[in-house]
Amino acid sequence: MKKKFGDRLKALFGIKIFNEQFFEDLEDFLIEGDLGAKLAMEISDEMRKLAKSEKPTNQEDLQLMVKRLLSSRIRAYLPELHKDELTVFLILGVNGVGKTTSIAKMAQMYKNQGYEVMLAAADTFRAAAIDQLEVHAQRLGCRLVKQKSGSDPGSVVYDAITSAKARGEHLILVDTAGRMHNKENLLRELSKIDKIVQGRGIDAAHYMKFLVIDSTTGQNGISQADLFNQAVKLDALILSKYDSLAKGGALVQIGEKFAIPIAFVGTGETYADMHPFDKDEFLDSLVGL
Ligand SMILES: Nc1nc2c(ncn2[C@@H]2O[C@H](COP(=O)(O)OP(=O)(O)O)[C@@H](O)[C@H]2O)c(=O)[nH]1
Ligand SMILES: [Mg+2]
Repeated sequence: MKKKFGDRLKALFGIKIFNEQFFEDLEDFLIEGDLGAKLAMEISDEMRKLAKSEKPTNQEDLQLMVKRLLSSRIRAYLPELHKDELTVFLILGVNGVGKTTSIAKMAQMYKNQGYEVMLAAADTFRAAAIDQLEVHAQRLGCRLVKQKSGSDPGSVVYDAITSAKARGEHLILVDTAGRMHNKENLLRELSKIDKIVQGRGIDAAHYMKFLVIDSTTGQNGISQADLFNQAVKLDALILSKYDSLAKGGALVQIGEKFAIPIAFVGTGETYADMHPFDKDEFLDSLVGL
């Protein structure tokens, strides 16, 4: 099995001869770790300077330096709910990244905090998607608003908001389609949903758009963020599947490139496997500390 990025970084830092080869290796390495060519070059350049000024003497010094450089490039974000007003979370992402699973986990998390949570089945493109959400709703004891498969996702969201307002519920988690006949259709549907939420009087402070990124997909995450950010202005990322051979580097790149903070991390398939993003812990594990 391929060794974890952090472990390999640590091994590289065992060399301790800060010649040109070292910094070139570091740059290659960061690219392999999904930080992208631009960021990898910036970090290795900054490391060159730091190595001169701070004179690191051991592996850990170097790891901490990389951590510091990455730290200024990503941000954690913890959404706040209110009991006196309805909040809507739109959950976006390509097929299979873990949207529906993340919704179920978030529902559980907020229910545990005493909020009334409702699920909205706006992935009407696949019948199975509605059924899957319904199974979660039943297990979690959450209300579900759905229509038949193939119906207008915007209409599902409209109904969901009307119904949640009438009942005084606190949070709607909206499941969305990750794929349609073509990209333009998908973008159009998503921006329609976006307009409906705003049109129903949900203001920016009570409306968040999350993109789910599968942490094993690496570079693809960048183009996904680009695509969805075009349709709706993304507020935060959810990193799924961080339990498997995760490649967290892409997340740093997305966070920096699009200035999107990270809200939650999914680490498994059970409802309890979701946590607010802990930047320190994430960076420690990324650089092998
Ligand atoms: N190991 C692991 N599997 C996950 C996680 N999140 C989702 N999955 C799995 O990924 C697959 C796709 O998830 P799903 O929520 O249906 O994706 P969607 O198409 O975006 O709604 C399912 O088999 C999930 O069990 C996670 O954090 N860890
Ligand atoms: Mg789904």
